[in-house]
Amino acid sequence: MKIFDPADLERWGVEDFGFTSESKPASIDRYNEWVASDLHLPLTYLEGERRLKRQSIKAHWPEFSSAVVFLFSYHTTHQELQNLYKSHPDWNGLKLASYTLGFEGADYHEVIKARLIEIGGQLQAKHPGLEYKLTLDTHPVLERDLAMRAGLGWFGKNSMLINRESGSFFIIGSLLLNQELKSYEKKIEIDHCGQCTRCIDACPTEAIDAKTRTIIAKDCISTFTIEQFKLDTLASGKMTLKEGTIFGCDICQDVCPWNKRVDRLNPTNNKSFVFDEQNKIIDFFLLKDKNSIAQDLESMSEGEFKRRFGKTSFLRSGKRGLLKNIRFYLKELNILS
Ligand code: B12
Ligand code: SF4
Ligand code: SF4
Repeated sequence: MKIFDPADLERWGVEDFGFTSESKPASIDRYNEWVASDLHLPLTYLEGERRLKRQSIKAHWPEFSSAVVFLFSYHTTHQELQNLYKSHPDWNGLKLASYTLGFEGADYHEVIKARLIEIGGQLQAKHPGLEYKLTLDTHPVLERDLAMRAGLGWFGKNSMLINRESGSFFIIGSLLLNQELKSYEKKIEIDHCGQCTRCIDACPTEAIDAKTRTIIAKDCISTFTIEQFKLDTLASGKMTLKEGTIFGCDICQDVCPWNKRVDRLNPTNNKSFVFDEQNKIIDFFLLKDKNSIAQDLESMSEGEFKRRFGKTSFLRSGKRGLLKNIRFYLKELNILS
């Protein structure tokens, strides 16, 4: 008997899934060294108590017995966004991390959480006594390593978890279970990066530490544009948003041959988005005059910002974080002094 109905997997947007009963991350020493070398700064939530919980899933949840790990792809949205950049006559040159438009333009944390709860419910109906905890981004679990242990991919030099069939444009979400639940085990994937260094060469801020294959967090555009919003923090000397990356960054994935392979195998010419949240984001950030974006954000009340973008990933950085990013970009282009 199949553990999940293929129609459900399709409805949930699950590209692949796998099981592991290994509680300890295989790459835990690398993580500890990364933090000890301060390469994680300014992401202090990766140190202290939460670093200790990441040492083993049992430290986070003692009842842990196994995990089922899912890859929720947004590759098609990524392709559609690339098509918009290439051929929309009104595109203003700004770029957004493509996950912000995936999941119908809604915050993936909410969308995937609901899917994981539904999956958990299905499993509980079949397995009496089963308890689960979901883990999705913010929980103290090394998720790429968990997916690697479940046989779902390898760590690219850009530090992304890459799957042979799906590339790397997916979100990892998992259910930690108090029972050993295995339908079949996938083999651990080997490294398929070979001699390639495209991601390292393409990163505009030299944020990939080639020696350790980890990210120098303070230099990563993603950190600066998504995570540093609470304080008006000083940008690292290498920071640049000249490529238009005002929220997140996909550059080290765009150039990866494993993502280009997925593009080749599943081409799409579509550049239109059909969901309301997607169109609100695109109209405001990608098709409007750049200066007017800053002005409109400045004059927008917090209530209005929430009304417009409250369901999207932009709520996280808020109006203040977005304004900080756009001003930084406009200053670099000498549009704003
Ligand atoms: C902190 C964090 C960030 C930070 C730091 C990035 C980083 N590389 O760690 C910042 C803000 C920069 C960031 C950016 C992004 N993030 Co982020 N982030 C996280 C978070 C919360 C923790 C990651 C972590 O623990 N890092 C610690 C470092 C040391 O781990 P690591 O870089 O993964 O390196 C490990 C492996 O690469 C391994 N390793 C490296 N080389 C080798 C070689 C061998 C032989 C072995 C065995 C192991 C090994 O060892 C390391 C330790 O585990 C996770 C969610 C989670 N709870 O896990 C999401 C997560 C990693 N992020 C994700 C995403 C989507 C992104 C962005 C693409 C968003 C965007 N478009 O802007 C970018 C990508 C930037 C990049 N190239 O990594 C996804 C990744 C999905 C995937 N396919 O891998 C995750 C898993 C969230 C999710 N639930 O899907 N992120
Ligand atoms: S996400 Fe962008 S800034 Fe960060 S490592 Fe990749 S290319 Fe560099
Ligand atoms: S661009 Fe090349 S080196 Fe970087 S992750 Fe992809 S295959 Fe590996």
